[in-house]
Amino acid sequence: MYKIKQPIGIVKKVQKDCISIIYNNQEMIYKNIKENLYVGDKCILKNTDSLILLPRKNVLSRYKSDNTKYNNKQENQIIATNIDLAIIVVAVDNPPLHPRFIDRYIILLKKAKIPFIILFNKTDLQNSNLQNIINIYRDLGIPIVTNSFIDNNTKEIKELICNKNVIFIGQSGVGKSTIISAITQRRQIKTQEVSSQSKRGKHTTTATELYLWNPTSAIIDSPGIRSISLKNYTLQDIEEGFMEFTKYKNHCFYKDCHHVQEDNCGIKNAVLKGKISSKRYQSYLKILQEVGK
Ligand SMILES: Nc1nc2c(ncn2[C@@H]2O[C@H](COP(=O)(O)OP(=O)(O)O)[C@@H](O)[C@H]2O)c(=O)[nH]1
Ligand SMILES: [Mg+2]
Ligand SMILES: [Zn+2]
Repeated sequence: MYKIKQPIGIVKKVQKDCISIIYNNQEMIYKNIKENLYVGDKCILKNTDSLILLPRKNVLSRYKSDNTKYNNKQENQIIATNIDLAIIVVAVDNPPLHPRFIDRYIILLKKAKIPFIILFNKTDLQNSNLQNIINIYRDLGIPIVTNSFIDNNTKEIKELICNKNVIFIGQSGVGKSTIISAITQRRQIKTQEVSSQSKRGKHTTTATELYLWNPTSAIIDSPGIRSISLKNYTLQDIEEGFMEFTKYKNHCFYKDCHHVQEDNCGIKNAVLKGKISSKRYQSYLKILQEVGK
């Protein structure tokens, strides 16, 4: 008996009435597939309307607050699957750099068990705090890269993402699509001016889409995430996003210490001694407050 090795398809884009799957290096459009598929899903195609979905390695999802409904419903939205590495993209400026966004992405990615790096983009712009902010995350052991479309550092980025399925995530306007276009050397990804009025990027990449830039390397471009709701996250989920706390937690007097008002708190002492960044601790407090923990 011969076992024919079937090629594996990877979902490129999911639209209302059709799904694009890259199969044998070609983009194929399927209209009659009944399964719920997401970008990054891997499958073996049987015929034009059926396939075998391979087990997902991981799933990146987020809760979307549905403000249009009265009941403040939280909808869990799957962004992509089978991700080897996430690139958290922030801009040095325009939109302004807020480390608390990075902290939220870290919580999201830790929970999804997806490794990540941080890309500080638009280094041609000025930010007097930049080096301090970079140092905070570098000290946590997170790999950092910098880039601007002027000195185009795609060589280093390419080395980090080669042979992987990576996703670029970050606020709208930070330059994700611009970098992805430079790497894939295609021009089909829409980019748009950051709105000068709101200093926020406009919502230009409207759908998540996967680009194969060499036969074994894929990049997923995702629309800017304006807000990440952490309301459905447990205290433990949030704490896990602050990995530098682990080392000091066993110095807390209370076993279930939240590191807020408690006395003899190992985390607060570490902040006082400068062993934990006070910026990160403030960010932790803000997140706890917001999710009502
Ligand atoms: N100054 C500066 N602007 C950039 C850079 N990269 C992208 N931009 C601009 O930022 C805006 C948003 O870029 P885009 O790639 O669409 O961002 P996305 O929403 O994250 O995909 C566009 O006007 C780009 O031209 C950069 O390195 N420096
Ligand atoms: Mg974009
Ligand atoms: Zn504590």
